[in-house]
Amino acid sequence: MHRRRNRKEKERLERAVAERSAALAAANLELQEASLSDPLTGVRNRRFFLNMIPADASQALRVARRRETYSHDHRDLLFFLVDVDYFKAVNDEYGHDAGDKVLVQIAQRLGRVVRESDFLIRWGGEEFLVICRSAERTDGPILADRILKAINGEDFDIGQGRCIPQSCSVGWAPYPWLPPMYSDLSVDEVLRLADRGLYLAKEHGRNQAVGLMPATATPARPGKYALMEELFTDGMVRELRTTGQMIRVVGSSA
Ligand code: GH3
Ligand code: MG
Ligand code: MG
Repeated sequence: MHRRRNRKEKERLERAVAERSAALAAANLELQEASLSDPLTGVRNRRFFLNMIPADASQALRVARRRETYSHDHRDLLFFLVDVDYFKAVNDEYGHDAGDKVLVQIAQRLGRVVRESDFLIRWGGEEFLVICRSAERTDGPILADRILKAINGEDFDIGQGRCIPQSCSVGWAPYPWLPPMYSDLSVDEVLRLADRGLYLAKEHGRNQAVGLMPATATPARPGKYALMEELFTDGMVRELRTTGQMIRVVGSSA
């Protein structure tokens, strides 16, 4: 009789401990999720990017090392930097809360553009980074176009029955940028290229995308490119502009 009671008590305790452990594991997971997400929009943050990018980049490089030139095997990473146009004016005219509402909706719309396996990161205040994984670089302009349309295709609800139009500009670049035998361009350098593309998109009038791609896949220069500046000096950069419906190749840019 005594022994049975002891056994029951032991089982009860074990159950309680198991439940506590599961609750703790769930809480830990939630905490970890929160530390990798942006509180306003719920999308991933920079910390998430820093955690995941080394593995993804080396995987993309490993695949690229097996080929001398590009093949259409959908194994590139495509980085799209998305910056809201004239966003300061939204805050100034309608208030910070309205601005926040626009940012949340932008994140939702970008979330619908990307695939489940892609990453959407709030990169800074009103800037997002979309990483298309296992992608094909020649799809860059189409994907950029989808991003532009997702933002400018429909007005944003800023509350109290008010809706406003909003556009964004996009700069993008693929990784690896050149076949690895010609380049040591890091993810950081490719992000600098995407950022330069974004700058050019703003300069060309906003509400458009600029992708920076290699002018040739087999450069004549001996040695490896490591810095964005070397690419521009050698005329290695080709600008791909996407403006709504149109895709135009503009040639080499400085
Ligand atoms: P541009 O077309 O050149 O990008 O113009 P812009 O006005 O978007 O650029 P700027 O960098 O001058 O302004 C960005 C603004 O974004 C300023 C800042 O107050 C606002 N912002 C950044 N983070 C947040 C946020 O979390 N909420 C709100 N409401 N505004 C934010
Ligand atoms: Mg900005
Ligand atoms: Mg902006």
